[in-house]
Amino acid sequence: MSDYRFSFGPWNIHEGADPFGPTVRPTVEFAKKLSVYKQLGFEGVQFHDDDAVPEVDSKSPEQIAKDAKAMKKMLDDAGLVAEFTAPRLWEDPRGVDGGFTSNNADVRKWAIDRTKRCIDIARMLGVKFVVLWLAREGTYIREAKNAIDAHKHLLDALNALLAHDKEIEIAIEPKPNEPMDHAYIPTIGHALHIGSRTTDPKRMGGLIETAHAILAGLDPSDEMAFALEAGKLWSVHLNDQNGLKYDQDKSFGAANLRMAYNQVRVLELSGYPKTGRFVGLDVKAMRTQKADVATKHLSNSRRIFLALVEKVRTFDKQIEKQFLDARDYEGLEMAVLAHLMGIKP
Ligand code: XUL
Ligand code: MN
Repeated sequence: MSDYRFSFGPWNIHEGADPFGPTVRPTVEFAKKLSVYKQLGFEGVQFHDDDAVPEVDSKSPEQIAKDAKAMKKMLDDAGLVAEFTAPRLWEDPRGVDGGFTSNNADVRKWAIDRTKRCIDIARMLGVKFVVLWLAREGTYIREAKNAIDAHKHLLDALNALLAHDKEIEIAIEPKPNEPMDHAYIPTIGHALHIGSRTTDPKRMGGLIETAHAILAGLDPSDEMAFALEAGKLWSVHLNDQNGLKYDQDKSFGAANLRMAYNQVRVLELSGYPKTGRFVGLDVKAMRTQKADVATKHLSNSRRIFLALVEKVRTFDKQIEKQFLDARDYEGLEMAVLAHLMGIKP
């Protein structure tokens, strides 16, 4: 039994479409996805608003409440809990230029209203936590928006959401690009700063995804440490990324095991399990993976995470101290690599 709690989103069991080709696996219906969580060792479900309540935009408040209640029952029956909900603004035609930072005031209002519904759904699923991945809140060309105004609009939106529900906590998931050329909140520093400028900074935090930090040219474990020091790492999306490419969402540790070790190390150093917060795995199966084995990316990622927890916990603290005191970082590095590889230092 691990002291970590694991989660993923239903989008992590997927059909394998990419920008240059169609789907390669059949759609797995939602109830079927829920049934594999426990088998794979996961207890938390990360929801987009419309994963929980399909076609949320066209439904009355009564219908939304009815659907959310039914979803809560499905979770209870499966012995699962919701971790958070996240508004999926980026797939609606209105959000083509972003929602909160659109130049169009009607679109900005729609984005805020829809996110209020997303908050309501979170509460009905029994959580006080939403995540904003600010997908299209940026530009393809800098001249398309006044970026100063865009940040003001974003701040206004956050304040409106905090006012809508006095208990909700909001974590921003930064990402520097994709689908935009540049996004406005590229790093955890940006996310936490804008949170600190809201009317209730203590209800603003962050979710850090490995691949997003790498795409920003940063070390994910240092991004995590920055948030952890401030008590603001409220979830993670662990995965892996082979350098500066498209957003790959590879299995955790699959591209850079040492970097994965250091993410686990920083979580361990902070006592993350004691917070009760989840370790989310935002991983995608390879496009070529056959349907009947297209959940291995999830179980493998969890297994690698747990193996790395063991590696962190069993690294010889005396040896670490000796090398640090001697300022012998070559020695320390070899000790770490030997430990990871299971060879003599
Ligand atoms: C996008 C991303 C999303 C969010 C969920 O890159 O990571 O999966 O995490 O909205
Ligand atoms: Mn993510």
